[in-house]
Parts: sequence; C-alpha cells; structure tokens
Amino acid sequence: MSSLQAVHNIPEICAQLGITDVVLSPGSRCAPLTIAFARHPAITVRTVPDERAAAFIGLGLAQAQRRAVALVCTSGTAGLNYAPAVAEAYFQQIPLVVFTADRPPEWIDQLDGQTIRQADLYGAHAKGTFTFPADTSHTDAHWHAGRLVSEAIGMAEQFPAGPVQVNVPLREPFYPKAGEELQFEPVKVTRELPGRSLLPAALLHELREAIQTTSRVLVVAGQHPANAELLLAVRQFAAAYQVPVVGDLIANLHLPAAPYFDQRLRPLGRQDVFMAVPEPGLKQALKPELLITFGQSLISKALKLYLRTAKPAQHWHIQPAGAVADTFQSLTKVVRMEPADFFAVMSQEVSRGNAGGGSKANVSADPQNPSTDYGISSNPLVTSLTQQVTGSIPVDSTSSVELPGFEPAPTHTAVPDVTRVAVPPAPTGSFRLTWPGSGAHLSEAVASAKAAYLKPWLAAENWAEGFLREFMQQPHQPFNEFTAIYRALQLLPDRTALHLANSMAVRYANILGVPAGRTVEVFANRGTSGIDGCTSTAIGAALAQPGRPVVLLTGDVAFFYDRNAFWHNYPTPNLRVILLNNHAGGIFRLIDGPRQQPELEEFFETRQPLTAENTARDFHLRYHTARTFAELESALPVFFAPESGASLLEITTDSPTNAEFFEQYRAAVRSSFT
Ligand SMILES: Cc1ncc(C[n+]2csc(CCOP(=O)(O)OP(=O)(O)O)c2C)c(N)n1
Repeated sequence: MSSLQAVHNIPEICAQLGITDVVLSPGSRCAPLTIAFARHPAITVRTVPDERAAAFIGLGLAQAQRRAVALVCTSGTAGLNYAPAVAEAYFQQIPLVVFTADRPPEWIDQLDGQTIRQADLYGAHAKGTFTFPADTSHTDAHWHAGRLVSEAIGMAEQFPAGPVQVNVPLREPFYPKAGEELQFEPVKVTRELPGRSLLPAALLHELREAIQTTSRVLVVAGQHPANAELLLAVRQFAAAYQVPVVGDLIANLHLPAAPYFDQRLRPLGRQDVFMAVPEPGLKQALKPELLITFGQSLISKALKLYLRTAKPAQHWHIQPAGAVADTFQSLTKVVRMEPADFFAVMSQEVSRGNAGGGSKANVSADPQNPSTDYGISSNPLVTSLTQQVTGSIPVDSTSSVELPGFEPAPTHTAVPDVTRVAVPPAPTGSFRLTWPGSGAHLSEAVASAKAAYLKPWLAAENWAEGFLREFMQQPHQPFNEFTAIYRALQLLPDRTALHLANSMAVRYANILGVPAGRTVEVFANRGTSGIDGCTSTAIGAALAQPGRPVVLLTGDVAFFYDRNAFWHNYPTPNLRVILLNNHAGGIFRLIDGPRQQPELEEFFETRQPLTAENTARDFHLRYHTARTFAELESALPVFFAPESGASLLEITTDSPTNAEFFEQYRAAVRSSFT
C-alpha cells in the first residue's frame, strides 16, 4: 500500500458522502490531493489560481447545490486567502470542506519555505478543524484518517452548516511515478442522517394558544434559501391566523409559492419604504406584541431599528439548532424546530379543526386540478380568511404586469392614514379558529383585533408598491443607478438566480423588490457583508447551474476588487453581470457621516477611473454599455437574451447625481404621509 493511500482515499470518501465538486488551487505540497481528486471519476474538479476567488467560487457552488463543496490548496498563505470565504460560509451556514496541505509537524517554525501555523487556521470562523495524521502506515492511523474525513464532511453539512478545515501534513515524495495508476480503495464512511425534531405536544399546544389569543402577531424572516415547503407553510400560517409576514428579498419569501393562495396574503417586502415614513401613528399601528422570526440577517436597517424600539412583549426565534442572536434585544423563546415544520404544525390543527382538511399533513393532490394540488383552496377557513382580508383591503392588481417605459406619473400617492382607518367588522358565520383538546374558539374580539393589526401592514405594503411605481417612472430623471436597477429588475428572466453584491446593489434591490410572480431566487453575501467575493460567488452559482440564468448586480469597487473571479478556464454562458460603475464606493455618499467629511472622495469613496471594457475583453465577456436611459432600454433585452452568452453590462453613472436622486426618493417617502 502506498504511503499516500489514506490521502488518495479522500476523494472516494467525499464522493460517497455526496460531494461532487472540488475547487483546487495549484501548488506542490497539495499535489497528492490534487492528483487524487483530478483522477477520481465521480468528482468534478476545477482549478482557480487565486485562492480567495477559488473559495468564493466554491461557496457559490455549495450554495447553489445545497451540499458541501471541497477546496484544496497548498501550504503557507494559500489557506489564509480562503479566510474571507470561510467566514462568509460560517455566518451564512454554507458547508465547505477545506483541505489545506501542510508541512509535517516537525518542520513547522523551522524556517522552511511556504510554512505558516496552519492548525486551526480559521479559528472561531470554522465549525471545526481536523488534523490528518502525518503517518498513516499503522492500520489504526489509516482508519483514523478515513474516519476524520467522514466526520469533517458530516460536521460541515449538519445544521447549522458551515466550513470545516482538514489540515493535511504531507511528506515527499508527492507525485506518483510516471504512468503509475492511483488506487481508490473501498472505504468505510459514516453517514449522518439528519433528524427533524418536534416539540412535545403540550408545548406546541401552549405556543398555538399564544398565537391564537394574541392580537398582534408578526412574522419576520431573515436571510434564508428558497424552500418550497417553507413558503407553503408560512402562507398557510399567515392565512390561518391573519398574520402579517415580512421578509427581505434575501429571505426568498417573494417566490410564488402556490397559485391558489391569493396574492393579497403574500409575504410583504416593501418595509424599507414604508418603515422610512416618519409617522408615529403608523409605527404604533404596526407594533407587534408577539414577534416570530426565522432565518439569518436582515438587510432592512429601517425594520431592524424599528423592531429594536417597538419592542414586542415576546419574541420567538425558530431555529432547529445552533447559537441564536437576540437581534432586537427582545428574545424570549428559542423554538428548536425547522421553520417549515413550525409553521405547518401551528396552522395544521387550526385548519383541521375548522375545515376537516387543508393542513399539509392531511391534504391530498387533486389530479383534476393542478392548481389546487394540495387541496387547500377548497378549505373554507382559508377561503373565509381570504375573503375577509381581500374584501377589506384595497389592492392594486397591476403589481405583476410588465411596466411601461418612463411614462409621466408626477404625483406621489400619499400613505393612507392607517391609524384612522375603521377596524373592519368582526367576521361572521362559520369563521372559527379552534384547536384540538381545549375545544376553545378564538373569540370574535380577538379575530377582529387580528384583522385590525393585519390591515395597516397590508395597506402600508400596497401604498409602498404604488409609491415606488410612480416615483421610479417619473419623467425627466437624470440617468441614475437607482432607476437603472429598477428597469433591470423588471426585465429579469424567469428562474434567475439573482446575486446582489454589497453594498448599494443589495440595498437598492431590497427597496425595489422583484416583479411579483417572477421566480427569482436571491442570494447575497450577507453573512459578513464583504465586497471581496461577490463576483466569485456568482460564478460558482453559474458553474453549478449552467441551465439557469445567473445575474450579478454589483458596484464598481466590489467588481474590480474581485476581477480574479473570471481568471480560470470554465465557461459561464449563463452569467450576466450588471456593473453599476459610479467610479466610487457610492454608498459612502449616501450615508450620514462620511458624506459630510472633506475626506469623502479620497478616503471613503476611493474614486477610480476604470471601466470594465478591458476586463470584459480579457475574460471573453460580451460587453454592453449604458450611459443613458435610451441606451439601457435597448441594451437590456439583448443582454438578457439566452443566446448572448456570458455578458457584462456596464451602467455608467455619476456618484453625486445618484446621491441627489436617492435623496429625492427619501424626501418623497418622508413627505408622503398625509
Ligand atoms: C472586504 C470588504 N472591505 C471593505 C468593505 C467596506 N465597504 C462596504 S461598501 C464599500 C464600497 C463598495 O463600493 P461599490 O462596489 O462601488 O458599491 P457602491 O457603494 O457604489 O454601491 C466598501 C469599501 C467591505 N464591506 N468589505
């Protein structure tokens, strides 16, 4: 048996545990790993020379595939260059298995070349760190080596997923003899089978009762991958209890869940707009008593600050395992369940008690009618709630249609004074919320109070949508990136994976949203909000899903920072990069603090004169440019066309003009309350 056999077995263990993709960066010390991965028949191997970009590409692959990706690099600073992506993976809960080749222990700190202290290289930003045995000649050491790789993969994927380091000390010789074949031995792996926990029935009953008897229940979702089961459960919950559900774009709740649910019960997403309205009456009307959250971070600073001041009496966070942040300084309960299970179970008994069906657990597909494939549309409870809500709230039904060009729409709709809107009449007839066991009913007073709490949220959302439509289409605008993004978002192809770079790209998009009904899944490196790997992450996604459009919206500093994302030999014909080149870190002109300082341009914005034309040429991206609305309108359809191939659209604007236009938008929001 070769002294490297335990190393050569690593790809086989990875393959058996479901890893299909590896991103390698070149080096000599890592050669045994490189060669073993490259020769393994079941693993797709890619080489990316810049380790920072390589690790983010791996992260993008893992995020898109929803399974661990392996990284392999040589010894020395190579592994340190993985650190930004490792930290992002840690906070975004993305599984990465990081193999760092190393000198054997006796040569650390002995003035040998390309040697640093690699044990526990990522410290608190890795879920775990493992040291592969330097000598595996003893059968126990051989067993140990295989066991720890298996454990590392399990740890990376187990919730909350994250990065794990396997440091692999290697002695020469690194290379097989010319013509020598590698053997992949049969290996033993240990597979982790994920479980899903349910709370004891008595506790579930208690939680359900609290939700039923509390008038002002609010659900807020943080960053979360798209999940059809969760979407369905959340909407069922919202319908069953008349609860407003609010999610940023990166919570992916905007995705069409199921056609039978009325759009008016959809999760809300325009909080950046209506939360900026300085009206205490509105804020009072929106104040929750019970806040239920799930997912990771929020983009909407306005919502975060609001919830920190409008402290709910109770805040429950739903998360199956791991540390929980008390983001709003009001956390009272951590519910250890999958959010999809929590929302399904909480609404299940309500539906069952009322309608003899309709919950996820007891529905059946209707083969005659694919639009009601869970049978929920015939649930009288849902119908009753739908009618009740839709009957009382005016909703603009044009939100999902193609928008015209820049038509005159000069006046802005005023925010309805929700504090003075009459409380809708209590529901009548068969409307009852019940739960088994107690036989209790939701009193009409509580039902009425719930409806009264939902109403201002829906009204605020509808107002914000109308306001945005009018504001963004006003005539005589200077060419600016906020409106340019609005136009681009309207034309996103269906099934797009939309990657939003930090910082204004993700913020603008969160304000504007994507057109209703469009299947656009949204990603952003909001684990650490770095600008250092946004392009690489999008490229990883494009490589993972070649049949799907991947659109990256990025600022110029983030884009030029990560140009090495393109420095490899793997085509990404499905990639579209929209570069907002304002020749500066425009965000610093938009936030109080830096914008008032004389150092703004040189030390914060870091003004730069580059255009991306040469980058596009270097990396064979089709190049489009837009400096006016007319150019943008003609470029967008060609740019998004599937046959265009990997393309870059550079939208050139002026940072002070952008700041001025965005200030006009903010002022219009502030003055819209009547
Ligand atoms: C790795 C890293 N370094 C620095 C920052 C701080 N930072 C946040 S936004 C930004 C400027 C981004 O500029 P650009 O990409 O042009 O986007 P814009 O601000 O114009 O939206 C910087 C330097 C960061 N988030 N991450």
